[in-house]
Amino acid sequence: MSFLTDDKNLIDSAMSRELVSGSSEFDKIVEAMRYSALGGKRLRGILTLEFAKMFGCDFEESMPYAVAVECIQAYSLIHDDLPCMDNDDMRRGKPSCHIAFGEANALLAGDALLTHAFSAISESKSAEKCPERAIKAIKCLSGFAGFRGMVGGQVLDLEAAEKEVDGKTLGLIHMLKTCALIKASVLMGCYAAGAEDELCSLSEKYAEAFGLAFQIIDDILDFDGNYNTCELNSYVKVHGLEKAREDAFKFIESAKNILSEFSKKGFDISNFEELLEFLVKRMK
Ligand code: GRG
Repeated sequence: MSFLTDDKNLIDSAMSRELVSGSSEFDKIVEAMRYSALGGKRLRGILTLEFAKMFGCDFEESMPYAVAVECIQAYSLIHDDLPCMDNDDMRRGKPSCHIAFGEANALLAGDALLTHAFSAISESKSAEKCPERAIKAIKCLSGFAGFRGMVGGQVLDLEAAEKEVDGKTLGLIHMLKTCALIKASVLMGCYAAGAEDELCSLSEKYAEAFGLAFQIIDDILDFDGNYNTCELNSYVKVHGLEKAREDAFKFIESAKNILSEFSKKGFDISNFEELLEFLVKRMK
């Protein structure tokens, strides 16, 4: 079995242990949180665990950071699906949270997952053992997920859905909406392990290339062959399918080059190579 499945299963179990009501008054909101948060590919959480592992930190220590990232991911998807945003009825192969639990409960489930991300870190044994690392991680996650990161990107993305956008604007949107949380995921792994600054900045560069490739591939997968009905803020609409594929490979190549830097320093990069292969295979 691939490490991807192993890591995903471990994250799923940790999320399931984390998201419990503890008292019957809270059963309803926790049901909605679990409904949306227990699923997905867990790519961000996997990045956190694997970067932490590469720099010498075991999964027990890094798991709260992976859980936090996945709570933010789940919240962002719930809110993104709401009628006031993308108005999507389906998510992760089932009715989206507001369809299953109503709009108000979905909004609150998203809020609760957002705030719980920071509890998961601050209440962890890792934070008790090494508070400086936890504070660094909280600063990183709140920054990248907030108005100068993912939320800011979502605002620009909503604007871009209404009008034609140029390549530069779309690049910025992807950097914020998608790459910001992926950068946070990677850096949280680095911070969980107490990695030195030079390794953190190299890791951040990897996250950027990975995130850009990931988003372009996502836009390619969403494209149904018709440019007229394609969303205005899609990479395929702005650049065309051929260039989209070319650029996806270009960013995969940059990510590989960064991995070889880690390899030269003696780190085991095999899982990260497999992760990039996973992205490429999704595109085929
Ligand atoms: C609503 C604050 C707020 C932010 C929303 C994440 C996001 C920003 C919007 C979701 C829509 C979207 C297509 C975003 C681009 C990033 C992306 C492809 C997210 C989906 O990630 P996957 O495929 O999802 O990793 P799973 O379900 O596997 O976790």
